[in-house]
Amino acid sequence: MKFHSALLGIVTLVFASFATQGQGVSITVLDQTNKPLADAVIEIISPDVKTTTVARIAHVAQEDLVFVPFVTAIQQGNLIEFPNRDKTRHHVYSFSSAKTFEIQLYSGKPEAPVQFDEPGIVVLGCNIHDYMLAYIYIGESPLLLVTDKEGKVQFPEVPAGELRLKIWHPWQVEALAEQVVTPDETGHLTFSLAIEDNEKPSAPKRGFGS
Ligand SMILES: [Cu+2]
Repeated sequence: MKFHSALLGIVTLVFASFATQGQGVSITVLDQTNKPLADAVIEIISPDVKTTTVARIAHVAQEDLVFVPFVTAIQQGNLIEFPNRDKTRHHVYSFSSAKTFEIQLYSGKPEAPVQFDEPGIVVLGCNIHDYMLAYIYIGESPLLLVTDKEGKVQFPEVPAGELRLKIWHPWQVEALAEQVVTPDETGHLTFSLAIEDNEKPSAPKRGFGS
């Protein structure tokens, strides 16, 4: 009997912590024609969310003469490594005010990752291959995800109640105001974002830049 009551105590504690921390939420982003929108950043802003103190390292690679992934979202203070997985050398740079840097012509793994301290948008380019393009969204919150091909993200746990959201896409027609929403019991939300008609950069097929 003693064992059972102890077990019940543990179960109650687990439920209590879920109730205060909130549950998961899944979000779908659609464009103006109701097609799923990939590469949209969702940031959930909340004073309840503790910021991480240990810096994390994300990766933006160069593969088959393009940046992979096209859009990356990180919390300010974190780092990004830029591994070159091509045989040719790349020269990665940004002129963006959120972070200006360059990694001069290199192969393989650069000496050190780059730290991003200021929130904002960083546009990446390559000095050798003009068509190469990628974006880094530097957010204030650790609750940051980028939509997949189905236009979806899944946050395993968000603060309970009202949520403050930012949504951003590199081709958005205009910046969306911060959204304040309350998920229903199903924990699902859908947003629409108008984007310009554009295609992701891809490497020219032959005889260029290799
Ligand atoms: Cu390049």
